[in-house]
Amino acid sequence: MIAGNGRVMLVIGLVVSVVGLLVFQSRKNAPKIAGQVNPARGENNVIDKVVDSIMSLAAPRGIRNNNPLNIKEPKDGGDFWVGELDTDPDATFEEFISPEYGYRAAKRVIDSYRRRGVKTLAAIISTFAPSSENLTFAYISSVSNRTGFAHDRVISDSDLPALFRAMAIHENGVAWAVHPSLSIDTINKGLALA
Ligand SMILES: [Ca+2]
Repeated sequence: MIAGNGRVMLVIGLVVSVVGLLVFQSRKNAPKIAGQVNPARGENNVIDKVVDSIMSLAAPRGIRNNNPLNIKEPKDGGDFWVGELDTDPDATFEEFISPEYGYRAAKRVIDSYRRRGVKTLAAIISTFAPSSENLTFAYISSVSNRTGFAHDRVISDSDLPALFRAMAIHENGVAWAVHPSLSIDTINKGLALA
């Protein structure tokens, strides 16, 4: 589920401006070594920490929760996922210690669908994002367009990286497609944990 695009773009615009200014200040004040045009960011730089905080505050909930596909909490509380955070700051969605564990859990969810015959792209998205809570058809179309997979394609394990990246972009917004949490590398590391 994603917020209105206008509001998202406004927030992103503001964040990019503030971050740009802070990074500029940070670079300007960093000690310069002869011949070094672009000094590396220092690990203990206060401005860097502020930048990181602003970035994480502005990120959509799927990225903040390390749950890029927005897996919901089970209604009965359920069991703990491997890699689930000890605390529960989001009452609706799961939180993980890293995005890899979010993808690991998603692989487990999709595997459970496939064991009960939910195997096509359309069937998997319809089960994962039911129309009672989502614009399911738009979700299926978005993922189909991005992956090139037909709606009736039976999803194989080798389809999962592309499927999860397309789902994560739909869940978090295309403006966040370049975020490391949504990278194929992160997704593959998560799948390897499942
Ligand atoms: Ca939660």
